[in-house]
Amino acid sequence: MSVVVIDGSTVRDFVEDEDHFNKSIDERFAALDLNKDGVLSRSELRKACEDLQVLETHFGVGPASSQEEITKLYDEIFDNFDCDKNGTIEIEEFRSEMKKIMLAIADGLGSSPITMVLEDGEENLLKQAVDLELSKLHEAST
Ligand SMILES: [Ca+2]
Ligand SMILES: [Ca+2]
Repeated sequence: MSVVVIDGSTVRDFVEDEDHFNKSIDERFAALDLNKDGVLSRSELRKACEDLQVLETHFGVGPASSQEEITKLYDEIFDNFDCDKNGTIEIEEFRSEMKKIMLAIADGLGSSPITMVLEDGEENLLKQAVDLELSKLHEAST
C-alpha cells in the first residue's frame, strides 16, 4: 500500500502527455474488452464501472439505490461514451470520453491536493498520473 498526493496539475500533465495517455487508455480498453472484439459493449462497460466503483464514488449511489436507478445510470454513462450511437464504444470514443473525465477530475481538484491511498498492484489512471509525475521529477533531479 502506498499513499500519494495528487492535485489538478498532476492529472492535467498526464492527460496532456498524449503518447503516454493514449497508451494507458489503450491498455485499459484492451483489458475491458473481455470478448476481444475490439469494441466495448454495454455489459463490458458496466463491469468496468462496477470494478471501479464509479457509481459509488462519482454519482453518490449507495446500496439503497434500486436496480432500476442503477441500470438507468449505466445507460447514461454508456450513452456519454457512445458518441455515434451505434451501440458499441470504439477506442476513439473511449479515449475522448476518458480525456474529458480526467480533465473534469483535474478541474475538480484544482490546486488543492488530495491524498490517495493505493493498494499494491492497483492500476488506475490516477496512479499512472502520479507515476508519470514522479518519473519526471526524477529526471529533473538527475
Ligand atoms: Ca467487446
Ligand atoms: Ca460508438
